[in-house]
Amino acid sequence: MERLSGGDMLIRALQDEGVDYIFGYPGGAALHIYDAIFKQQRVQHVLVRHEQAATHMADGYARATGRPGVALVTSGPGATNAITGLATAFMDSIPLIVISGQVAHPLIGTDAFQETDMVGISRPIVKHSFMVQNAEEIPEVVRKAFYIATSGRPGPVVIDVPKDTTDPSMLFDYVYPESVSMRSYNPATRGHSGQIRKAVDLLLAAKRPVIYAGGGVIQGEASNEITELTRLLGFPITNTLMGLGCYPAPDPLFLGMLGMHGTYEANMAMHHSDLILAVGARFDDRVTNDPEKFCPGARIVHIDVDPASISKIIPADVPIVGPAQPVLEDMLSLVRERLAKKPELLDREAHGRWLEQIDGWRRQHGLDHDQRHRCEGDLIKPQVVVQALYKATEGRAYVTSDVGQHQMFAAQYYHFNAPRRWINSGGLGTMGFGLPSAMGVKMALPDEIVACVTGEGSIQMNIQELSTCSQYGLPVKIINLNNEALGMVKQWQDMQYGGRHASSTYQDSLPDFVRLVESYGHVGIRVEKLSDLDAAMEEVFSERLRDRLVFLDVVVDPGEHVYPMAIKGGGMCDMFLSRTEQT
Ligand SMILES: Cc1ncc(C[n+]2csc(CCOP(=O)(O)OP(=O)(O)O)c2C)c(N)n1
Ligand SMILES: [Mg+2]
Repeated sequence: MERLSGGDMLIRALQDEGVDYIFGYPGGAALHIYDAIFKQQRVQHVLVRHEQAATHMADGYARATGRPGVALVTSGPGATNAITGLATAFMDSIPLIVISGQVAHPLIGTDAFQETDMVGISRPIVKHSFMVQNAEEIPEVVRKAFYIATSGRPGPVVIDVPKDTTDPSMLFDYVYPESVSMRSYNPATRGHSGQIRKAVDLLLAAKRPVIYAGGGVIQGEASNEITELTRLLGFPITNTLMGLGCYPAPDPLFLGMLGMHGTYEANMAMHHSDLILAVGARFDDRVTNDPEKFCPGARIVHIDVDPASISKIIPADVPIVGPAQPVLEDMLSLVRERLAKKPELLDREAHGRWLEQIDGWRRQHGLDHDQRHRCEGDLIKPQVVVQALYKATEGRAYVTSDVGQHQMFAAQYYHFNAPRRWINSGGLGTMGFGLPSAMGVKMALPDEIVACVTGEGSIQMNIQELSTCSQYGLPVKIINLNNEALGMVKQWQDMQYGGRHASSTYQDSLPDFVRLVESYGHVGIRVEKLSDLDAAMEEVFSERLRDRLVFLDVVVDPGEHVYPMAIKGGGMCDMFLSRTEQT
């Protein structure tokens, strides 16, 4: 039996969980743990410049790989700096482990130096939290934390580690538990077969069906199953902001994103449907608009691993609690079986008319895929930048984003055709997420192209991480849609506050981004004219700059708005389509 200190056991347990990277920042209460990291090679520590960035890096790592990300912070301000990252992961159901140092047990509750109640502060934004009581329980706590973070509906877990439990002079027997059992936590592993049968009956009887698939399909590794089911039934499918990539975007059955900035055809199809199959999606207010006016003629089948998400906003006719992948698999075999016996069960004629109607909507007001012609003179429309990015990367990049207009343009115009490629903070809407999450993706997948679509507002919320990129040689590509404003805020002010731009502009005080990134040792390129855009974009992704971080600062039309946009208080069919048109 090996004898290890609490600090060594913590790191050994991470090794036993297969962890390769910890993203973190040291401080007094975490120093025994840092010493344990120093003494081994298997787990590599990545030193960030701000703890918030450590949590987003770990989060980006998790979103790209499906494996839990791990962050390590010290007590007090280290722990509080991790809060935004925890909330971001919580809202999007991302498996994340945050290990926080804590003052030693005898000091807890005394307002000791750098003491903060991490378990208390983080309680509403974690799936679970542990405070380590004694060193012996560390292996079991780690095992449970990873199990909770990754099973059922995934989410963040905090392990708060008082300094005395990691004391290097106290040794204990180390055994990593092979299994965990928690009496009060038993997430569903399959859907109820009776409910699945009822759902299939509704699917086969539908005349105007829509599949509405969200982030749960991606987190639940069910993209293949949803694609197969969609094609087998020939139903149209729309994705939430979090679900983009779970169904290949270039496919004709794909309607694009739905919701507040969703496509006209996706929102109209939802509103006029007679059956919605919702999978791993939670009827967020950014999707439904007014729940009272939501899809009046639709019956709803709702698959979700989290029973609390079902009928929370919109009542489901057929609720199915279970992970998306096995539930869809069961549905697929049942549909195949029923159709093999009786192919005429599906009303192909009605579906043909339905798809035609949707095509009509698409032709009428679908996203204009030739945004270049909207540019006046040499002024660049932001959508064109995303289209140029799509072209230069041949649609193969991992794209992270921040929050604002640029995020919506990326979601609308980069056509994701595989899961885990689109990485953004959907639920919390965290500005400052883009760069660090891109770094986490690049760390996990060094051979992939990783691009961060950001705005000059958001990038400044974690711009210090350009230094971390130098230290670890992380050649992410940053595409800054520079409209010299908090564009999304300004758009709302244009539309709802008579154009009064209260604290949403700052053009005279912006940094020279090219010189700023150069001072960190990176490459900066600025583009102001449409005629220079394509060459610059090619340059960013050129072989010559393959191993360099490149920051492309693109000056875009500051007056551009994101459309469509839901009309507040309406149904899904109520949208502004441009500055002058609405449905
Ligand atoms: C941390 C944080 N603070 C405030 C907001 C509110 N907010 C949403 S979008 C936005 C503007 C973002 O500006 P920028 O990054 O330049 O993007 P743009 O909309 O101009 O493309 C703001 C302030 C937020 N989402 N996150
Ligand atoms: Mg901006």
